[in-house]
Amino acid sequence: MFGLIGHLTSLEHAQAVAEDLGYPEYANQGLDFWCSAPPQVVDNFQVKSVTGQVIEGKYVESCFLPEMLTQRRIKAAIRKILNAMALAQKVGLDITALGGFSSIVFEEFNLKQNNQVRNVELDFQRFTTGNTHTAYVICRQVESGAKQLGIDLSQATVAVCGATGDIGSAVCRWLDSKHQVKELLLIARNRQRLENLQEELGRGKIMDLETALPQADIIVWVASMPKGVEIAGEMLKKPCLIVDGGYPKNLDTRVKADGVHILKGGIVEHSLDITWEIMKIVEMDIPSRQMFACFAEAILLEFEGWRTNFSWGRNQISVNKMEAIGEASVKHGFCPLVAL
Ligand code: NDP
Ligand code: OCD
Repeated sequence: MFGLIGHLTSLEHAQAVAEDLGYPEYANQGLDFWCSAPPQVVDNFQVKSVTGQVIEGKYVESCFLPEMLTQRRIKAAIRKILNAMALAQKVGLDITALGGFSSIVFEEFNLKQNNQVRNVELDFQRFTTGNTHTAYVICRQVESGAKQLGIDLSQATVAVCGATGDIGSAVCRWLDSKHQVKELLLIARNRQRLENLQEELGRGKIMDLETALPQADIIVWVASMPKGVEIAGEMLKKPCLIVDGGYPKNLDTRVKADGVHILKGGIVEHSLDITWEIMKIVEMDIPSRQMFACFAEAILLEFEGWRTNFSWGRNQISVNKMEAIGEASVKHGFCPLVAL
């Protein structure tokens, strides 16, 4: 059985969803309440592959909220993720994706040292960040979006915001080795990590956001931002392709300007319907078929019987592993969201 550990995008979102889903006791509560709320299994479902194979899964809501990081409720954030992992293990999930900030909190606060959660000894082999499939999907979206807009990748300047992250660095590796993109602009805050990435790639220009964005034909946003940012469409090149892979979305407001095209990054569509409720809550356009690529990674690992933490640690994602999970993705009927 596979699973996803997820969370909602803000306190406001959580309050609205709790009301709609029939958890009135959560609906009017502030951050303190969510800090002490236990994780819950809120959905059970079956997924069928185009090969005919059928598997069962569960969604575990961790009750983590991004405000726990912005308001320095770090102990609560850590508790949310560890408790959700213990619950996933207790209810028998063999492979579970750590969605959105779950894996970011796990890595940032080095939770591999905390493998004992009350009476549960966490078995990390049962968890995956889902980031290899997410990076693969984002790269395919870049390829497809560029083609639709007539942008030749070998002549393109690509800015990656969150370049030193797990997904961002994998995207850089793919775009460098498979397409030899003309320029890679590397954006993040920590200078040392940017220099390490530049050294690993043997290329890439380190830049701040304001300098990089006006030069870019393509912008990949994969920064771990608890809240989105606004950017002015006028300062961007036309055409410009933006693939926003963040959760919550990195771009707060749609950038409205002719010639600027935004793709919802890291989202896949399955070829068959799935009877679940959860994707309505995060406003997928086709909730019975569309989902986060990290979640799809857990599904693919279950279909393939790869019961291992396929994506783990930070900045270990190779192009070969992206190709392997990509093949499984196609085989079982998943397709990156590519319509502009
Ligand atoms: P990481 O923590 O590995 O990397 C985050 C990156 O963002 C780092 O390069 C970090 O560098 C950078 N960053 C953070 N804040 C800022 C900022 N204010 N300005 C510029 N750069 C910033 O995260 P992941 O790669 O695991 O995840 C990235 C995003 O993808 C997240 O939003 C996550 O929720 C989302 N995601 C989406 C999935 C999907 O299925 N669609 C699946 C998994 C994750 P520095 O700290 O030096 O600035
Ligand atoms: C990718 O990185 C994103 C993964 C996060 C997926 C989140 C999916 C959310 C699904 C809805 C959750 C319903 C929560 C109900 C909360 C009610 C109180 C217990």
